[in-house]
Amino acid sequence: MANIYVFGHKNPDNDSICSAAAYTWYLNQDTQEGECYVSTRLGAVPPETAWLFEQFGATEELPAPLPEFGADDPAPAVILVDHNEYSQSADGIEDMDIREVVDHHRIGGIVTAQPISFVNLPYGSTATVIAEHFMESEIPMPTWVAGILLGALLTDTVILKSPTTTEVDREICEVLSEALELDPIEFGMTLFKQRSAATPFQAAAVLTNDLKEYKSNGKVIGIVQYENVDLDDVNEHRENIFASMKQIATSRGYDVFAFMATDIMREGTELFVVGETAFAETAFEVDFSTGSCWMPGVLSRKKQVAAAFMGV
Ligand SMILES: [Mn+2]
Repeated sequence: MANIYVFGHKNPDNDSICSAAAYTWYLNQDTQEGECYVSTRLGAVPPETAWLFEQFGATEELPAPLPEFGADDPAPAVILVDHNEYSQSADGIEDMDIREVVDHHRIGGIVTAQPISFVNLPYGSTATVIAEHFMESEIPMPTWVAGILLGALLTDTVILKSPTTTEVDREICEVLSEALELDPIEFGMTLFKQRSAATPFQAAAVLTNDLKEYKSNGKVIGIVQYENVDLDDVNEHRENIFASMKQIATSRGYDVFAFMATDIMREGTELFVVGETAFAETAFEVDFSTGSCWMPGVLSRKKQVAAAFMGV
């Protein structure tokens, strides 16, 4: 029996794994003689994904790592979901037999020998594209498939808050959550919390990951952003955060160091500032005497925080 391997991108996120599993199940409902679709992955299972499959009693459906193929093996047949670029795909993808693509990203230049089905739609998640496949077909969706598709839609669209969210994502979200009798917002937040539960909050790591430097009016300003669905872990580690911020500001020579703790659900940012707080007070016209200030509606580092500093 010939295997056709279905997988998402390297360093898979929740959408990549869930889309591979759900689409594999769909394809196996109507296979050609002698074909078997196998869901696989190109990296570790994220904690929220493991939780999601367990939640719907589908742990056995979790994709397995893509097998290694020897140089003498025939080129494996593959289906790409949630990506369509060589650089994000399996090692040796250039020599594999790509049969199909289901995605929601920019087109990134793959080449095939034969015509293939290539479905790429500008939706918020690949899960949305796959849910639409089901709805257009006569194939009923098992509960676990509905569960993982809803989960993937919610993580990829950051609970429908991401600017990539479309009307179709909202409709599919409604249909799936009604079928599952779940509140999508509550379910999405529980899902996001699995991620933070599995990785303990480490101030030094959070404060240096994706830290950017700006210059304004002779001052060097460091700005770092951390996004979550609630700020419990930030509030718990306040003391630690200030101590780490002071250390980082000194070692990197920042006049001002700003830490944006962004709450996606409340749509705002707790802005922490160390160094020349007077400079930040001029920039934002708020009081930083406690070290931080809640700024409703502030979500963008570049457009809102860096821009305000540049305006001083
Ligand atoms: Mn995706």
